Amino acid sequence: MAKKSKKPAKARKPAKAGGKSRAKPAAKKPATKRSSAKVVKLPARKAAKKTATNGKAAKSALPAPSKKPFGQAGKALDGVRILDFTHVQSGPTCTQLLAWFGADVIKVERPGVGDITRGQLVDVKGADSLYFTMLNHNKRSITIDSKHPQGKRVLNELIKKCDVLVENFAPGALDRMGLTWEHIHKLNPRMIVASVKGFGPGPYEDCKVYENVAQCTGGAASTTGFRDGVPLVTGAQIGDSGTGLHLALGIVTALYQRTQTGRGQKVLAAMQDAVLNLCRVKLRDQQRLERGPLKEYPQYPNGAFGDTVPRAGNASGGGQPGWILKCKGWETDPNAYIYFITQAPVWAKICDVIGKPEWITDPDYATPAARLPRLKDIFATVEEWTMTKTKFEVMEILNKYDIPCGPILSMKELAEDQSLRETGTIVEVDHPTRGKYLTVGNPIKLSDSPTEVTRSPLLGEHTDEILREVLGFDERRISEVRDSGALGLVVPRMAAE
Ligand code: CAO
Repeated sequence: MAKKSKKPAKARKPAKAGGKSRAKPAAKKPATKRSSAKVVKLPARKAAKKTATNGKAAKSALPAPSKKPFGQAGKALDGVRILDFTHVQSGPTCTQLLAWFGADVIKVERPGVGDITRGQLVDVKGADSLYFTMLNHNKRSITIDSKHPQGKRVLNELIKKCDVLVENFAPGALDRMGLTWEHIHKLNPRMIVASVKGFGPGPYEDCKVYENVAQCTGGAASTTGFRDGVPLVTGAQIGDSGTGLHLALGIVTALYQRTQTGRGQKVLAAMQDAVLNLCRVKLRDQQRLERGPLKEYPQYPNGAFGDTVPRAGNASGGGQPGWILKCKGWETDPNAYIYFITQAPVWAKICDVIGKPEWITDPDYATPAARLPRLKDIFATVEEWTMTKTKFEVMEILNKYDIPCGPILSMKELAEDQSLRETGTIVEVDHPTRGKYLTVGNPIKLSDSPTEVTRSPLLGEHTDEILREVLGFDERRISEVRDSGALGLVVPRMAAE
């Protein structure tokens, strides 16, 4: 584990980061290629023979396979150490994922204040907010004033010991701390420096950006909502968490490339780019629009199309027309609805289920093309049927016939869903100052690297531990740094558990 390993990122040693097992074969590859062009296939054959003769694994660059059952041999990112300068949501989402995959994430926070979300939307007086706790699991926290001369020295030492620096400060803030790419790269040429920014290079590159700004500038808001209504933002945090996910992929990709190049690189995920990537199908529709009306949109056939992709209400984004339909109880329950898709291969079954068998052969309904101008009426007819049943009854009936559909689930229903608890997608976590709370666990399941969700750190909880274990400071040195004020005021620390 990274926590125990003293030298995770020593220059030239093949990446602990990429994982020992991956670093070596990757480094071998070019050599094999080169040699096969000339002569040397012999050593490989020899090794194979030895294996066969001795019945033992030949000594090779590959590590022996683990004898432990899946998931007990360590985590995917064991040995990777992250210097985490992230705050609010986008960056913390990224580093939380990396922590769940086994990276040692050291969150650097401003003394006395910490990540601003610790104190935002507070629901339990004196405890870190759910906003903070739900985005910072499995991390360690160190408080350092990055503008204090001693603080800068400590950060320089940490840079030498870490594999990745992740930040989502406003543009220029990291440079103003003196942590320029050149400075970092000189201290640790293997370090990957990963950033979230609102925009990529261009006219808006210096702007500060929050979630909904990204949804608006990335194309989501202009395409969300009803045709005559205002643009809408979505509940899914595609600007923040969506960009954090993109950044995490960039980081592991850079770690993999480092196993071959031996050097770090800069990784940038701009929120506008990430949202636009998630709105890819809308750019598809923009180009289709130039060739005629978008026939699966509710504007067709009677509404007018302009020169830009309109808001499509609840129409399905793909070639499978869908809509949200009322179910039993809709008059009082705001979520008594189901998403219903008229998938072409099951059209006959749909007709049977809703009591319209004549539509199976009626030329006005029999083909997807014939149905497109009649979707509004078709969904109205289906709704007459769905309104006679609860959303779960509709789901049960339609699933028997492989008709794609999905009930509109409230957050309450999701929080209480047993199957999500069993898969670790909804997790209950205990916290020393707030008690038990629910969180969303790791949505990405790796069979060899299961996730255990542990609580978020208290502000500065691991400051001494990190100085001691990661930097090798003795008590005298720790006191010196502390007395300098670089770690903030000495406050009585809370018990960890
Ligand atoms: N010690 C000393 N100073 C510290 C510090 C530490 N440990 N950690 C942070 N600071 C300082 C920074 O150096 C910066 O100071 P300067 O402006 O003097 O250089 C200051 O704290 C604040 O940083 P900021 O400008 O990033 O913070 P903000 O609250 O004003 O802006 C945000 C927040 C999110 C709008 C901005 O960081 C941003 O645009 N980030 C990039 C896009 C992004 O990630 N947005 C998603 C946020 S989640 O919705």
